[in-house]
Amino acid sequence: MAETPHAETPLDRPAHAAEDWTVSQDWDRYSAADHAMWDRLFERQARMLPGRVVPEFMAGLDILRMDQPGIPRFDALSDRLMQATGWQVVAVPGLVPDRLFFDHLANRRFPAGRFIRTPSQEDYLEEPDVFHDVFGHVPLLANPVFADYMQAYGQGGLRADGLGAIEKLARLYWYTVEFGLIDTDEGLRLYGAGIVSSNAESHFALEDTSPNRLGFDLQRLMRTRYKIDDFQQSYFVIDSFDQLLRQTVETDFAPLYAALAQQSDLDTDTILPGDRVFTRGTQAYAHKKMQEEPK
Ligand code: HBI
Ligand code: FE
Repeated sequence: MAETPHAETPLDRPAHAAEDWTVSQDWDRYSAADHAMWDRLFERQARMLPGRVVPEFMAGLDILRMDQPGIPRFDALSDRLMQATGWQVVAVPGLVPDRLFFDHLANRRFPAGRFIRTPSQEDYLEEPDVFHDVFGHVPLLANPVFADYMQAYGQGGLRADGLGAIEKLARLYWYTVEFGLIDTDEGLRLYGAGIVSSNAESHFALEDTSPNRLGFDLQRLMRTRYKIDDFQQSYFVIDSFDQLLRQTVETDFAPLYAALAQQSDLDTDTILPGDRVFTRGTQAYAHKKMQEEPK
């Protein structure tokens, strides 16, 4: 888990940011401690992810040559990504307004935070830092199908804004791009950036008996609330990136949003009779948390 997904209050554009909220990465201003933090996080995840993450993610690290020490330079990443799939990485100060975020994605630009977490934030932080954004999100942008899905999501976001449906569409991002699991011939694998950039959630999402793991269904998923400040109670499992892309480009979202407006939202731990259940979670983790700190 890593970030506040949906800005509730309007954000103010920092004075140093351009109209589209981009800033220069200022790579030379990272300290040795900043680079050491990246290296520590990188090594821990690069060690634990093989066999847990979708193979396309490891391929992306390789294509983008992300195993070099230190915080990557966004311009070097962009050169390689541009060749692979036509994407770029641009630096932003933190969360950007929804419309701008969608507009960047629709134009194949990924807005990445440039700051890195401090040691006290090592396992939890609210805003997306460079490790979450670059290690978590960028490798799969080297995959042509996933790259097209991210652009389609941005285009869908711009349309959803006009239909007053950003909240519903944001759930799609949350349960796929951030916290998605995928069913492969070798078993379930991780691909969501919020999971793969978190050591603890990588174990939890794949191996813990607590959370539900449910088959992906677009309408059902968009009814489901989510937690931004703790491990998820349910993860959704896609069959393939092709399925994700096809559903997103072939679905007419306007009637879907109209249908959703007539349906109640679902709690984060609900299992419906029609769900394809990979794991029926015990919810032991969430229940224990609730006793310790009732919400
Ligand atoms: N801004 N930098 C940044 N990163 C995000 O992931 C992000 C954002 N602004 C809005 C946003 N996400 C979400 O509200 C949308 O996915 C819905
Ligand atoms: Fe993210």
